[in-house]
Amino acid sequence: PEEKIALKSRIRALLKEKQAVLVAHYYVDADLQDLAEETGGCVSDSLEMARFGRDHEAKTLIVAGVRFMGETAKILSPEKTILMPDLDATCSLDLGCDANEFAAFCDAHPDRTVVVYANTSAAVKARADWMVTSSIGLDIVRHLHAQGKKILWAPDKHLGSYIQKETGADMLLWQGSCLVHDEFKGVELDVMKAEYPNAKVLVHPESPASVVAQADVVGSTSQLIHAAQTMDAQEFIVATDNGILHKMQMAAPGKRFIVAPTAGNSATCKSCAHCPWMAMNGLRNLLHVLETGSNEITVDTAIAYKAKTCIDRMLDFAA
Ligand code: CIZ
Ligand code: SF4
Repeated sequence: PEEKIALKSRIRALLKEKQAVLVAHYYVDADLQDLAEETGGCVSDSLEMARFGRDHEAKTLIVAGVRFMGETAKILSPEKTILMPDLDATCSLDLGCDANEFAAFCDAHPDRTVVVYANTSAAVKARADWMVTSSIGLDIVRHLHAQGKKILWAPDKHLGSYIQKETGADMLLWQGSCLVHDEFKGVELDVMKAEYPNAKVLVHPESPASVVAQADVVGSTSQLIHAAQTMDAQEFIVATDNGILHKMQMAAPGKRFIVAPTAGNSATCKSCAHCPWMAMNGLRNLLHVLETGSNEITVDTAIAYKAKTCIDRMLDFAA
């Protein structure tokens, strides 16, 4: 704990000195979330992280999250320096959607409007018509469906089929998945619900359909935190990365949060309810990038220019 206190105070001082601001995702370590909040930064989902970074006056953004979040920050703020604690922090959705294969898939279906989830590389976004996040994906697909558009969706198959079911849109799905959410299990959740009959079930739509089907609320991270705070219940079963429990406990003190069951237990399964890439962000590597200015995110200018169009389209829709 003493080492932690020393690391944190050094980080606070350097953030000020370098005119830098810390932007952290709900899934990273609680220490980083607390630091971001205390120092005037932001703790949020990928949509809010991007917007906050774009609008903040800081010269340098430190993005504690995974690579696509740093890239999106750079695309929206090319004049800012974007640093990340670990440049190898990626995402199974991004890894599972190679830009060249994706371009070939799009070329094979030229009649479809291309909608991609935020969890993709800049190069994949550059090929898309729209980018969406889990909080706004439903609304945007509903809007496109109402215009009679047929959709090519990538990369998360669970989120895609959830949106397809809710909107009735014609959607051709890329078959990617998140290694964390894909582990949540419907049968075991059914058993857990019997154990906690008064609990409400909060589910992120990257989870399998058998889990989504049992949800009281299906939503993005910020929507799930809002539900935890406002719903008239004392117990919640939560099917998303357990990093979110920190914020839920703060938002709803006194309520009880239980992580939904996964395929293995935490001893046998490395990615059970916690993203191994989000976990690469820590106080030590955060301090290191502040001290050295290393781990800068760059995005090819032509790709960034194209990718910005599909991100701006979403931001304009949301505004
Ligand atoms: O699962 C993720 O990586 C999420 C929920 C990202 C986001 O949109 O905040
Ligand atoms: Fe990607 Fe899943 Fe990790 Fe989110 S939790 S960054 S979707 S692997």
